[in-house]
Formats: sequence, C-alpha cells, structure tokens
Amino acid sequence: MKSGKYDPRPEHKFSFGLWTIGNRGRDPFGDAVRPPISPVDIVALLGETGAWGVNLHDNDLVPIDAKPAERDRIVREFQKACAKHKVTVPMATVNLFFHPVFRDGGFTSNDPEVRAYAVQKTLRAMDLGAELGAKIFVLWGGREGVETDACRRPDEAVKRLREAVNYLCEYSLDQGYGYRFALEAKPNEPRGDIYMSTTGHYLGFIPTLDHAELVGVNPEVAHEQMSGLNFTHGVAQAWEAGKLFHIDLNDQAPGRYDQDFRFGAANPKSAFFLVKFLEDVGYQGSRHFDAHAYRTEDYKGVKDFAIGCMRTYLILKEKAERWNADKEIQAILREISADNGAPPVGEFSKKGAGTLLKHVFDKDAILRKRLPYERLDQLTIEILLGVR
Ligand code: GLT
Ligand code: MN
Ligand code: MN
Repeated sequence: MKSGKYDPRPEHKFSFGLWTIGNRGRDPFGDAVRPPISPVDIVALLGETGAWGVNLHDNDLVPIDAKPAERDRIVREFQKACAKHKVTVPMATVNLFFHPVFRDGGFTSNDPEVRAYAVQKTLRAMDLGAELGAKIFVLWGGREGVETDACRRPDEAVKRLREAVNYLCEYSLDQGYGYRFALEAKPNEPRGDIYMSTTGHYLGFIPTLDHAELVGVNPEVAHEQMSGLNFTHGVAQAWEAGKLFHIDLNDQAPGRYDQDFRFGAANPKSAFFLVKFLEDVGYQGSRHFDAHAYRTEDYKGVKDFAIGCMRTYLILKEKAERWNADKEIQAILREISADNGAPPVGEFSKKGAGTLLKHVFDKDAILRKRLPYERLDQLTIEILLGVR
C-alpha cells in the first residue's frame, strides 16, 4: 500500500480508458510505435499505478466480430484481472467511429440500416458494461458530423440523435441497468464538423429528451479548448445544472488538433482552476483521464504518463487547499464582494422593484472601490510556483 502524499487512493476515483493506456501512438502520419498490450495487461499496469478504475469501449475489449463464446471468455478473463488488481469498471461506452461502416455517422447517418446497426451495437455495449458493473455510459459521436452540409439538414441530425438517445434510455430502464448517460462534445476531428460541438450544445439538447433525468454530459478539457473555450466555465455550467455526470481530463494547447496530453501538461493554471472547482463543489464522479502518452514513449513511459496525470491532479488539489486557506486571498475575496448597503435585487417583488427604482447609485463611489485582481492572480501564481 502506497502512502506518499501524492499517491492515488481509491477515494480519488482516478480512472483511465483501455484505449488511453493501450494507445499505440498511431497518428494520421505515422504508424504505431508501441506493441499491442492486452486488456488484462492494461489492468495490471493500472493496478501498479494505484488507479481506481478502467473504462472501455465495447471493442477495446471484445473484437467487433467475436462469436458469443469468445466474447464470454474474454469478459471472464477481464473480470478476473480486475478483481486481482482491484480495479473497477465505472464507465462503459461504444465505438461508433472506427469501423468504416460509420463513415457517415452512426445515429445520424442518412442510411437507416447504419442507424439501426449503431443502436444495436450500442445496446450490446450497454449489456457488456452492465455485466462489468458500469453505471455511467458515455456517448461520444465522433463521426456524427459532416464535411459538407449538402448531405443532410443539421436539424434532421438532431432529431435522429434524440430518437437514438431516447431508445437507449428506454432500454436501460427496461433492463434495469441503472445507467446514467454522459454525452461528450467535440467540435471537429475526425469529421470536418461534428454536431453538438460543445458541452453547451448538449446542455441545450438534453432537456428535449424523454428521460432528461438520465442524461448529462462528459466534458473533455481538450475538446472545449479546441473551440477556444474556457473549460472550467463549461464544467461549472454543467455542474450547476446537475448534469456533470463524468469528466475527461487531459490537456491541450488551444486551437490545435485533439492532443490528449497528460493532465496539466500544457496549461497548469487552467488545470488548477478546474481541480479547485471540482474539489470546492464536492464533485463525486470519476476523475477520468482521457489522454495518452507521447508517441516517443515505451510502456514504461506510459506508466510515467498515468502516474503523472494522477500526481498533477493531487498536487493541484493541495494547491487549491492552500489557496482556500490563504488569509490574504480570502481578505481580497471578501473585499471585492463586500455589501455597501445598496438595495438587494434578490427575488422580484413589487415593493422591492419600487425601492430599487428609487435608489440613487453613486457611480463615482462604486468606481473608487478597488478590484485588486493583479494581486489576487499573482498570489495564485506564487502558490502554483511553490513560493507561497
Ligand atoms: C476517443 C475520443 C475520446 C472519447 C472516447 C470515448 S474515444 O478516444 O477521442 O475523447 O472520450 O468514446
Ligand atoms: Mn480528446
Ligand atoms: Mn474524451
């Protein structure tokens, strides 16, 4: 049992995908650099790092054309490895992007046969996840998009997506699986444009579903940053709406391709505000790292990568505690939101509105109030850089 200050423990709920540890470094310009690693070996590696969970797509574990007997044997061996290494399966998902049959999407494809196959494949992936104990089911529609809008009306795609997600919710209820679905947005890559490009788009879509209560979001750092957005703001909005069902942690230089770097590798300051947010609000879900090691690494380096993700999270968590306990920071926070006796807005009432309309605001006095954000940010930086 590890006891170091930044060593992961089960209550931290750190998880990795089979596809993240098993990522072999293939990219659009170059072939794999690491040999294949079996799901059983991935679980062993994760067990050594102290991670809590392993997540999977159907075909990360079971080949797409496996016969039932082969499928059952693979699942049994995998379950044995999970038990041996004390690794749990909190989340499952479906791969609707790798096979060429999904070249024009799954749920939103123009071909009704592809749409039906996508739903069938997802039902089976749900069966698999349920068998492994997963309670969260992620849907990332990587191929649900276009290169040209000539091929379908985008509102038709929204309708098809709704129909599919409604069907999946009914299936989960019918089977008693108890899934909560987490929808993951991305603006582009592999499609020229992907529908539901941001977490905000999904937050608008979810209330239109038959079982909105079963459906939330799975925001990914890199995906929102590809759109140039502030990730923590999107996460906070999802949280505030009760929809933060899962989260994909990684890092990314803004505006690039989907880099999926080690958590905190590119922008530790924004990673800090994210960790601080999750810890401040008491987020109880998985801290899933949807990232992969640099292409230059071997499997020893992959282990370094996984440990790095978890250590950085825990270091930032400690920095957040330090920030919250810092007297000067807290004094500034009190100062900037001090109540100067103006009529409160609060809930509407006729009387309150009357008082508000009569009040004379002294704009010059308001402007004299200091907003020492330079100092506040510098204090944050000094905590992050380890001198405070
Ligand atoms: C794929 C994608 C990720 C998604 C995974 C779930 S698969 O690797 O890049 O962002 O979370 O389908
Ligand atoms: Mn990504
Ligand atoms: Mn992801």
